[in-house]
Formats: sequence, C-alpha cells, structure tokens
Amino acid sequence: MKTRITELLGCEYPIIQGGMAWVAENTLASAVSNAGGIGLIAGGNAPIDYLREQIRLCKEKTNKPFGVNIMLMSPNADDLAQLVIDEGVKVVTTGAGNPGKYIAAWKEAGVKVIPVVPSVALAKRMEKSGADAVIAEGTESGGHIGENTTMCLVPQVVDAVQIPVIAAGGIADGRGMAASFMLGAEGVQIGTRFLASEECQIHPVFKDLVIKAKDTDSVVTGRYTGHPCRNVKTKFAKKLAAGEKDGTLSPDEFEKLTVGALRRAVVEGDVESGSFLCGAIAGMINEVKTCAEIVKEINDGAEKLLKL
Ligand code: TUI
Repeated sequence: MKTRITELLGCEYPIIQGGMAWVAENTLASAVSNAGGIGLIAGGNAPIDYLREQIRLCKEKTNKPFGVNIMLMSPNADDLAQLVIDEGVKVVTTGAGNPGKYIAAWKEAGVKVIPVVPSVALAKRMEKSGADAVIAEGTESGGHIGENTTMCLVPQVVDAVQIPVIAAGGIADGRGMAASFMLGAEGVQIGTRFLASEECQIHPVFKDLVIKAKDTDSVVTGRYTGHPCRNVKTKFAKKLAAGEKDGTLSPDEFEKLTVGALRRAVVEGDVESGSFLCGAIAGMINEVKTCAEIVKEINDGAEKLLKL
C-alpha cells in the first residue's frame, strides 16, 4: 500500500511501531524496519549513552529507515533531540508533550518529524510548526493516553490538517488498518501487537499477559495525577485503580508506587509491583509471531478489505 507516509519515510508499508518505553529497543526496531515498516527505538527516560548504543546497534541490523521516539517528559529530552541529529536518524516521533521548540533544528537536519497528538488543537499547532505528519492517538492505546477515541479523533484530525495522519490506538490487524484508512488515515502506528512478537525482548510473563488478556483486561490508572496510563489489569493495577477511586491512595503515594514500575514489568516480569502498559486491543492478540509475519498480515489484510 503506497501512501504519503510510505513516500515520506521511504518504507514499504505504512506501518509504524509504537515508541514503547523500555520495550522498543534495537532488536525489535530493526525487525520491524526489516519487515518493511518503520521500527522505533524508544527514548523513554533512558540515559543518552544507552540510546546512542541502541541507535548504533540498530544501524548494524538494518539498512532500512528506522526512527526514535522521544518522550518529552524525560529529563534527557533535550540531549536526545540533539543525538538523533548527530546520529543521522531519519524519523522522530514524540509523545507526552509539545515538541515545537525542536522542530526547526530537526527539519534543518533532514529528520522527518511526526508528533503524537491527542487532540485536534495540538495537531494544528504541529502542522504550523512544520511537522511532516501527525500520529492521532486514541485512548485505546497503551501507556500514557488522552481522552478521545481513535474512531472520533482520527477523522477530526484528518479534516483539520493537510499533512498526512497516522492512526493509533486499538489497531492490531488488517481490519483495524482498513478502518483507519476509511477514517482518512494514511498509516497506522501499532504498539501492543508487537509486544507479542518473537523479536520483542520483554519478560515472558509480560508476553503471556498480552496473549491471555480478554477484551476487559485493560484498565486506566493515574487520571488524578494528570498522567493517565492504560495497563494490563493485574492485581497491582486493580489496587492502584481502587485506591485512586476510593481516595485511600493520595496522588503522591500513587507516584511512589509507580516509580520504576514499567522497568519491573518489562525486565523482571514482576506482577506484584510492575505496570504492564498495554492497549485495549490486547484481548484480540492470541499468538506470538515474528515482526515480518505481523507486518505482512496486517498490511495484506487491510489491502484485501480496501479493495472489496
Ligand atoms: O507518550 C505516549 N505514551 C506513553 S509515554 C509513557 S512514559 C510515561 N509514563 C507515565 C507518565 C507519563 C509518561 C508511556 N506511554 N503516547 C503519546 C501521547 N502523547 N499520549 C498523549 C500524548 C500527549 C499529551 C499531551 C501529547 C501531547 C500533549 O500535549 C500537551 C501540550 O503540551 O500541549
């Protein structure tokens, strides 16, 4: 499927891997890029030396374009914004903030800039600031989310901007991709489906939680901290949600319990105190496959439906 996104990014399929903190490292990113999509290395809160190494390892594993996701709340965001320029990274996506102050320098360096936006207002601002495309991310997504759904957000962003729109949130197969295209998107960003890929390096306990999840097995926690996150509904996540609801857990106590919780999930598979960030579509994912199989299946499925 050729769209303005495949043209912009120089990839075979308009499928971008989500920039999942702690999860999206060089093995996963290079596998998605080698499969014809765009793999991403996630900046998260990671130190710059680690990220430089990840970018270099990814370059060794693929000749195809790949990108870096910059989580703008990271204390290292300024340094990472410069690192992607120094390392000649082709694509940058951003999350959890407004990347406006970096865009001119990225454009100057020839980096393609694709901010994640949870609203029409931010999409318009990003277009004015020179973004090449936007990712309209619905509340079905895993991790830090906005309030609007993919179904409502994508067509409104498509109507509001001229630049191409990539849909995200709740997309994990050809049907989701075809539906996104019907809403006017020209690409999809996919996170949760890649959690259950062979090349994804997360703890086996995490993969198992994704595979076993039912439709009702994700929960949003942390609304009262200003940073709502969608997670697998483990006992720990339920405890956080209940404490938030009945007022027995203050926002401060919530923050204390969740510091380092993503690392505990991804690296240790710790169900007692880890936060297993994942999208609401996990219920549909029942099998670990290779990134090549996943990318091809999603793209071919969408093509078939769109040609009907
Ligand atoms: O960023 C994500 N997903 C993430 S980031 C993350 S690490 C984290 N953990 C706890 C709290 C906060 C971050 C885990 N998952 N997705 C993209 C995304 N961006 N979702 C929502 C937004 C967003 C929100 C507000 C983007 C821009 C924005 O703008 C505010 C402004 O400054 O106008």
